[in-house]
Amino acid sequence: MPLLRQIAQLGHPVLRTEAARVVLPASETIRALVNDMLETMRDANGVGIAAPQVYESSAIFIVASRPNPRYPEAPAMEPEVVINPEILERSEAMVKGWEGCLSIPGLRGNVPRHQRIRVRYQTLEGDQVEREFSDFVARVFQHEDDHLHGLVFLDRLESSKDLVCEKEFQRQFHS
Ligand code: K3U
Ligand code: ZN
Repeated sequence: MPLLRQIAQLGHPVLRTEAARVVLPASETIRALVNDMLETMRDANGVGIAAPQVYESSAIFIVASRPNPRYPEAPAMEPEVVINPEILERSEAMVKGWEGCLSIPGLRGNVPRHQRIRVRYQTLEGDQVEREFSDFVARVFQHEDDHLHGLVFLDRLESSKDLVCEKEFQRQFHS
């Protein structure tokens, strides 16, 4: 049975630590951790989650895009489990877009990200795959990949003026 995990909050050192490479992606231990991450992400209404956010410093995250008020064009996808990711290519084009983080509740940032990325990672079956992602999915991928390197979206802001409180964000953008 999957467990709902606690989500690490900004200030906890696990969020500032480089995550360790996963040696056995297809193991039962990793499958159990991923099931806990899926349960925790769904409960928190997130579109992604990284293992360090549930206090596990391992190179695993989930991307689970769906259309939402800020990104109505975002694709609905089955949660993609990403293990030992590498970003192989990044577009020169950068786009700014609004992000939240389950580890930083109450704040939203307008964050510049590469519009398109080419990536390599392992799946839960242990297969290595290469994929290209763009727009919202690329944004979530880069946000989650940052968690594996001890970075949060605040570190990517161009200006502190691009940071707003959740309440103001809702008032300005969803009225
Ligand atoms: O901002 C959030 C959101 C939820 C649904 C649709 C659109 C946005 C919730 S925070 C979120 O889902 C993070 C998850 C985190 F923190 F665990 F990584 C992922 C994320 C949201 C928006 C842009 C980039 C990444
Ligand atoms: Zn986050």
